[in-house]
Formats: sequence, C-alpha cells, structure tokens
Amino acid sequence: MRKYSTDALRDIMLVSQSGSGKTSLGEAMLFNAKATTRLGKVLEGNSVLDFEPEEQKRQSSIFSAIHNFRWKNSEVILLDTPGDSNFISEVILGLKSCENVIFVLDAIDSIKPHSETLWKMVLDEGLAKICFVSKMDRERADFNQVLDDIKQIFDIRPLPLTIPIGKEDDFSGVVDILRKKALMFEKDGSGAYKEVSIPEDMNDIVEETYNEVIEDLAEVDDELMEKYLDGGELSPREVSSALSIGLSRGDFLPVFAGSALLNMGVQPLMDFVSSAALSPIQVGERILRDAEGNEKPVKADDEEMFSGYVFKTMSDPYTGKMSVVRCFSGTLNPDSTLYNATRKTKERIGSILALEGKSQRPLDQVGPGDIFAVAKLKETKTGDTLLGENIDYTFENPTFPEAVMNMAVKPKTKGDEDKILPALQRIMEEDPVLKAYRDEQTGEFILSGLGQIHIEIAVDRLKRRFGVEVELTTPKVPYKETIQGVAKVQGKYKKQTGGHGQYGDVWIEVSPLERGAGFEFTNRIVGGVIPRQYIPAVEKGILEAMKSGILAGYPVVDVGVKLYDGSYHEVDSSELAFKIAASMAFKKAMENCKPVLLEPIMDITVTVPEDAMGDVMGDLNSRRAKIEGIVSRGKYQELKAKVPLAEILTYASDLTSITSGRGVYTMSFSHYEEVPRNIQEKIVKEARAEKDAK
Ligand SMILES: Nc1nc2c(ncn2[C@@H]2O[C@H](COP(=O)(O)OP(=O)(O)OP(=O)(O)O)[C@@H](O)[C@H]2O)c(=O)[nH]1
Ligand SMILES: [Mg+2]
Repeated sequence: MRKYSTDALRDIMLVSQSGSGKTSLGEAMLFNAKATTRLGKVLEGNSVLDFEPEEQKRQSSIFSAIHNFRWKNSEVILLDTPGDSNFISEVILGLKSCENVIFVLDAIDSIKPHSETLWKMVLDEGLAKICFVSKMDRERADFNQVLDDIKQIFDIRPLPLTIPIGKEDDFSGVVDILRKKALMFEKDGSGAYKEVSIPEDMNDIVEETYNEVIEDLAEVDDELMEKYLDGGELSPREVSSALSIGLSRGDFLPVFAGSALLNMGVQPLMDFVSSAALSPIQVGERILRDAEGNEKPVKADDEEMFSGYVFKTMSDPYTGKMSVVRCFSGTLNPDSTLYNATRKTKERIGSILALEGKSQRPLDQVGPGDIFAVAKLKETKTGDTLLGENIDYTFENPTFPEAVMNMAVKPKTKGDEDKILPALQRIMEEDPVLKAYRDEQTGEFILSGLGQIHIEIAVDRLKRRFGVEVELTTPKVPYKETIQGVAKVQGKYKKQTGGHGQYGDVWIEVSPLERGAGFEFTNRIVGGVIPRQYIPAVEKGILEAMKSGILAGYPVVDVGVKLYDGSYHEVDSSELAFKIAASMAFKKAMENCKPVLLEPIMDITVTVPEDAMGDVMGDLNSRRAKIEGIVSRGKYQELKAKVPLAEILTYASDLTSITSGRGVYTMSFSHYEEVPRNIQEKIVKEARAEKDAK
C-alpha cells in the first residue's frame, strides 16, 4: 500500500533560465522537509540534485533530477531541471510528467530570454504556475522589477503572497501578505524563523499589497467580487478556494520572495505547494491513442488500468539502466509485468524505486501521480508508454528541437574507432535530441546536438563512462565536383612488351547534366569495335575515376558519358585494360571540360523576436544567404533562406550570441550549387595542400 493518497500528491517541477537558483531552492525545500540532513550547495558540489560529475564540474544542472519529500499533509515529488537551452529536452519531457511548475526568477537577472521560451512552453501544456523570486540577499536585488517584468514579459498578473523585508545584506525575512505577519529568518541556512508583527515602515506597502491581492482573488468569481465590492471581507475558506481556482486557471501568478542559498522565505512557498498546488486528480483525463487515432482516456484513479510514461532514462553505475516513469492511472507492485505499447513487447518489472537524487529507495506500490524508477527494462526507451494490459495505445510524445550543431568526432587513440558508435548509442538513449552518424563521403563520425555545450557534455560522458577519448573538430563540407563543358577524348592503355600484354582503347564524349542528375552512361559502340563483354568494364572505370575529381579530389557528379568508339586486341585486351583506359579518358576529359566545385546548400528557417531580425538578416547576408521571405508569428518572426553549409557550420553558437539566446533554427539539405570562383580557388588550394601534406 502507498503511504499517501493520490490527492495528497504534488508533482512539481522547477524551471527557468540557468543560474537563477532552481537547484538551490530544491535543496532548501529538501532540507526543510528533513529529506536531507544538510543544506546541499551547488558551489560546494554537494547538492543531491546536481549529482552527476559533469554537473558538479560546471556547477550547473544538465539532467533533470527527482526527489520526494513530505510537507504538511502532502507528498511532494520535486523535479529539478536544467536552465541551459542546450538541455531543453529534459524540460520538455518533464512537462509531460508534472501538474505544477515553480518558475525560479532571481531578483537580479529577472526574466532572461530562455525563461520567456520556457514560459511559453509551460503555457502550452496548461500547467499550474507558481513563482519564487530568489537571491533577495544579493547585491542589486530588485523584487519590484521582477514583478514588473512578470506583467510585461509573461503577460500575467503577479500575486505577491510574500514580499521581502529589506534586501541585499539587510534582507532579513518576508511578510506573509494574507496573514499580515512578518517571518524573520536566521541567515545560517537553518531555515529557522520567528513570526513577529510587521515592521512599522512596511505597514503601508503591506496594506496596499494586501488589498491588491484580495482584489485579484475576488475576481476569480462573480459572487466573491460582489462581496468584495460591498466591502465584505473574504473568509479564509474563500481565499483558499480562490487561490486554487485562480492557480489552476492561470488567472494570476502567485509569487514568493526569498533566498534559496540562505534558506530564507522557502517555507511559505512549501506551504502553498501543499495547500494549493494541483494534485494529479485535479488535472482530469490523459489521453491514450492507438494507431488509428482512437482515444482511450485514463484518469488518476487507483482502480483503472496502470498507465505510465517513460520520461527519462538514466544509467546508474551499480543498477545499470534505469527507466523513470510517471504513472497516470492504476497501481503497480514490484515483481510484475507491464506491456510496452510503443515497442509492443512485455517487460518484467523487478523492484520499484523512489528516486532521491542519485540514490533510490524501494517502494511497495506506486499509483497515479507517482514518479518512480525501474531497472533493466530490456527494450524500453525514453518516450515509451507502459500499460497494465496488452493494448496498443500510447501517450503522445512531445516534439524536440532539431539537432542543428554538427561536430566531427575522432578518437584520440587509434583503434578506438569501433568503440565510439556503441558508446554514443548508449548516451543517445538518455538524450532524445543527440544524433550520431557516419558521413559517407567524408568518412567522419558526426555528432549533432543543439549547441556546442550539448556536444561537449556528451563527449565528457563518453570519456567518463566508456573510457573513449575523442577530439572535436568542425566537420568537413562534403563538396562535389562537376563539369561545365563538352569534350571528346581518347583513353588508351597499352602495355605490349613481351608475353601477355594489356590493351584497351576507348573514345568517350563527356557532357554536363542538370543538377542532381548524378551519372548517365550510354553505349554507342557499333560493329563490335569494342567487344560487348568489355563495355561494363568501361563504365566501371569511369565510375572509379569519378570518385575523386581532378580539382580537389571530391566526388564528381552530374555528368553524362557516351562511349562511341575504340579498338581492341584479340589477345591482350582484358576487362582491366578497358577499365584503366576508361578511367584515363575520363580524367583527361575533365581537364578539358571546365571543372567546377559544387557545395551543399541548406534550407534554413530562423525564428527570432522581431527586434533581433535586423541583426539576424545582416549576419545571414554576410554568409552568402539568399533570403526567401519573412512571416510574423506573434512577437516572433520566421525567416526562410537558402545558405551554403560551409557558412553555417557554427551557426548554433553564432545565433545564440546574435540574439542572446532568443533565436532558434532548423535546417535541412536543399541541393548542390556551384561555389563562387574566388571561394573555389581557396578551397582547391587548401585541399591540394592537405593532400600534399599526406
Ligand atoms: N546569494 C545567493 N546566491 C544564490 C541563491 N540561489 C542560488 N544562488 C547561487 O546562484 C548560483 C546558481 O544557482 P543554482 O541553484 O545552481 O541555479 P540553477 O537555476 O539550478 O541553475 P541551472 O542548473 O544552471 O539551471 C549558485 O552559485 C548558487 O550558489 C540565492 O538565493 N542567493
Ligand atoms: Mg540547477
């Protein structure tokens, strides 16, 4: 049996830009709830939520981390997420698994562009939103600025339920607005506080804020509004019900002030989570769908079929692979079987574990709203649906941003080539955005992510977990070569010095084909001047020669070759001789056909806020882009263009700096196009120098 009922559960996720204090706030909550015995600190590397070595090294979260705690009458499941945009997939998956979010905004940086992006994502999911304004103890802390920004940027009414007493070094506590009490905190991180009357100089501001808050609460419903306008006080019960309703509808954003690092002002937020945040029951049905789109709603009820969504896969040095599941309906006991409806296969469930940062605690049973881990599922991956019955219904998967940043990876130690791909595959199981493949033309291993940091972290993990050390370089551009003129040439291969000789002789006409046509071979030999059995060898010889063009050694494309004459020798002719002759002919023809270099052109769609569009366009113009059009999407604009791949190899980080992280883009291959003369000369020179160096 579970120790709590579903309506006592609060699944809550911490979100916002990097560095605002999410992990620190999580640590303070865990410590106050006695789920930990000391206040974990990100800077000291002892946070239970930032437990991965890569997180400790960077002093910033990379993965979502989960920890339960009990507070008042609630069981809270806390999900801390990374605020760096490189790791946004952790947030996207987390949003599918929680009913509530706490936006942690710090009183210095307030709302940065990435928080704006996250806010939009949270709005789309329709989750309940609460805000904690942290770092009130820091220099230049400005609580009111954050409230203004919430109005302006998030476009929602902030409802300050606590306000700070003093700031910077003088920050000493918070006023609970609804109770009109001052909570004066110790600054030693203990979270201890004394409840006293409001400092006199704050009476006016408290009164003013109180009236605004009550008015906002009264607006939740007409009856309350009437009572309020008639001068009546709202009862505690009415206040509490208005808070819940307004929170679930998003009428306002309840705001709390404090310092996560000093553990000040955190308990009022925890009380609110316990009393007003949504339980899984309040959210209503979740929809399962089959391949035909038939729907099967499930609700947070113990009696229903078990349904769960795997939103995270982690690997533990002792337990191995662990799948982290959010249960939406039904219950599950250890040592049972579930059906993975995504992979259409059964999975054995052994122990069921509650997560406490990196440690785990076995559970007897889980039910709706629980987030738990199961070890060693054979086929299950992130995004899969697990059910209690064998039916092919799944939860919808979110869409992830496309990996647009490509880097070439090369092992530092020779012989490690074979280890790279399997190791990368393991890492990719934990990250749905990361992609790895081998580029056929350049032969390079390509690792694609959202940005430089995303790829670098994957490389750090390769080293730590699999002992594979790699070097990262900008990937090579897969140029190609083609011709612009027509030529008729002879290729003759003759070796007739005693014994069995070699003899092959061909005349070919080489001409350009349209872009994308590839290669066309026509045989126009008549009268058996070249015997039929040697014709395929001629084509082979040409294809061989096309693998490496004469300009810079890139593959040759879009050429037509007509074989129209030649001669042979009864004894000395062979397939090999004709192959060599054809190859020689093709190389000669290329020299006479004005060879040119082709480069891949990409279709790119860049989405940025209106005010950044000028800079983005200017920058793209300097990258030889052909801009095709711009359309408005609310406050954002979407630009479509064609750009040479060579110009946007590092665009992910460039766009981030041009737009302060407010821009995103997608790209896909469009076609090959001639490289402009001046650039071509440079590439050819470099390629030849590289060849000479080898
Ligand atoms: N002075 C002060 N520092 C804080 C406070 N909260 C967090 N910090 C510091 O701010 C830095 C970032 O805090 P984190 O808790 O790691 O922030 P985060 O939001 O989890 O950041 P990401 O994991 O990168 O998204 C750390 O150095 C903390 O010590 C606070 O309330 N006051
Ligand atoms: Mg963090």
